[in-house]
Amino acid sequence: MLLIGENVNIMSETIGPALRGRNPKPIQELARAETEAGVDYLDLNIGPARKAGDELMTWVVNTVQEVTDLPLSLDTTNPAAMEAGLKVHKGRALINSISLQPERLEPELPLVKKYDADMIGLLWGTEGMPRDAAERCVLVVDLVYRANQLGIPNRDIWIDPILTPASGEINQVKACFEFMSMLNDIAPECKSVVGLSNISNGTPTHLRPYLNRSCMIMLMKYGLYSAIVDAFDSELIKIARGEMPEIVKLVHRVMDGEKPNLSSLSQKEAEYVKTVRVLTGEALYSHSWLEI
Ligand code: THG
Repeated sequence: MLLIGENVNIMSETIGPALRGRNPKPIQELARAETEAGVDYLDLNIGPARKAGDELMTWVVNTVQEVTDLPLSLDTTNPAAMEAGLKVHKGRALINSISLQPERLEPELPLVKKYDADMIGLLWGTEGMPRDAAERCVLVVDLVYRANQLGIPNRDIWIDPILTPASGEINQVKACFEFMSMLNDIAPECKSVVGLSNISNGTPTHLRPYLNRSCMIMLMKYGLYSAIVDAFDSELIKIARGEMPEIVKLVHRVMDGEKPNLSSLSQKEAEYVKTVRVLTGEALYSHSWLEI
């Protein structure tokens, strides 16, 4: 699986001020640390960047490229800023993300061809968030059709079904899994990507990795191609690199209906199984789900 480090992000308490103040040091330190942690791409999320967004994206892409050779995933809702970043990016960039809202789609889709980039197609339509797996299917067909018309092949499109928090509407999480199991039939050769940490938004910080790791393993069963992740979760990276096959097998058996006796498992195995039960909707989410 391909991993995209999420950490250079305008919402962060250290990176936000560094971006606004054009202070390279914290950003370069973080980009270097993410690279050393072993991710494949770095996501640079500068947010809406309404004021001088093009200058900011140019600056941050150049700043990060001084310390890493990893390809970058550029994330902003400002199309001018996106194009500015693509202009200075070395090699093949990933445009994160292009939704189906006409004001995003129309200016941004041509950039994929113009700059020979890959794109994340975010399944967010004119009516906002899709309500179930079927609505996600409708959106993906529409998005892929429009991209193909511009000469963008399926293999350059990474579909993002939009992962939502486990502490919220669990049916949305289930819809996301269900959609992932169908994606290959609907859009052959398209890749897939999720913002993995979304699943643990609203969860106490020390518990977030449990949800992130279990959710990733579940999505791996459906052939997840890539994920935007916390580069500093070393266990998550080990799992993605195939270094914890026993846990992966256990999670996949539970998804197939096996009900292991928790007392026969190690503490770590039991934690994974309890978390999977929350993510399938079998157990109700609460901040104390691991203690029950
Ligand atoms: N799909 C796509 N892009 C995305 C997302 C997605 N980009 C943004 C997001 N979702 C994925 N990236 C993050 C980045 C940070 C966090 C979560 C998701 C996060 N950060 C901590 C916090 O806010 O508490 C810590 C911030 C810090 O470093 O201080 O949770 O779904 N295509």
